[in-house]
Amino acid sequence: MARDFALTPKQIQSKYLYDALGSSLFESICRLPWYRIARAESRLLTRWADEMVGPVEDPVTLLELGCGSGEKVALLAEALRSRRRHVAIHLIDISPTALELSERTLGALEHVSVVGHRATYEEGLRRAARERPPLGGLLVLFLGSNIGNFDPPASHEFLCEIRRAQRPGDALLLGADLVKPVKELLLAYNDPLGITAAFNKNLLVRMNRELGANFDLSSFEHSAIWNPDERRVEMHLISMREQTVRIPRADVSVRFGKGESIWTESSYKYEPRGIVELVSAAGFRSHAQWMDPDAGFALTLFLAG
Ligand code: AVJ
Repeated sequence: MARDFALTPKQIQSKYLYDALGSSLFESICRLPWYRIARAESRLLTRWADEMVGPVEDPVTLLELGCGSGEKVALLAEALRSRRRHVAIHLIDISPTALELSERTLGALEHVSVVGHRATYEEGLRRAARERPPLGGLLVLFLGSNIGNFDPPASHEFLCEIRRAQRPGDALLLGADLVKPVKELLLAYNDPLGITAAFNKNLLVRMNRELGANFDLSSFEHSAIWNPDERRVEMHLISMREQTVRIPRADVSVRFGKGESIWTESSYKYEPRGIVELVSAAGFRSHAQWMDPDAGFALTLFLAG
């Protein structure tokens, strides 16, 4: 967790945001009026679920990368019910809280079997590809604009990895947040209730607890900025004063200048056509795209070519 303090600028990888408290703060963010991604995506899934699962051959295996609460994969599993076939669901998340929540959500469905993998995306993909049945299609769900945390080279690499875990005829449903007016973007990442600030600062709480660090929470501030050249929202924690923090279990002391930032997350934003280009470059062909113009969000279905 403390490894990237050695980089310039100092960084913490965004995957560490999701301990138990971080995961529930994120669930709360998804209910904020200013963070519209989650609701826009659920509306699209509810409305178009039949079309989204349509091209995938029975018996279907669903695999969700970063399952959150499991409600979205449940919408697609619901749509498959009418096909009267069994649906296997693989959930991949590094957060045990997210896996438990999702297993509970999906437990209510009779025609599905659920396997949770507490693993990174890469490891989970490998496991699910190994365990899938020889017949039928695999639909990979990469939703919620989770792809936005990857920089362009990393997202290309990761999409190639998804493709390598698939066979021709398999599919990928990708949810991606679109470029929109800066004011709207910043409000989503700097909400007036301060939940996103708490979500960000929880990284320091976590380091204090898990690494025995002595971060003084009141001397760091949450900041969210739009980087127009890179087309991403960045979250930072800004040190309000000069200070040195001890992190015993990482065996380091870290010095912060006044105004120095720790970069904790990037959330890339996309153009609808850019999404198609990005994913096509990894060996997929686009099948359909659904958009929510109000929230500026797109779901795109790709087939493994
Ligand atoms: C879950 C990674 C898609 O980047 O929008 C929410 C996380 N960060 N508010 C995003 C997040 C700040 C979210 N993702």
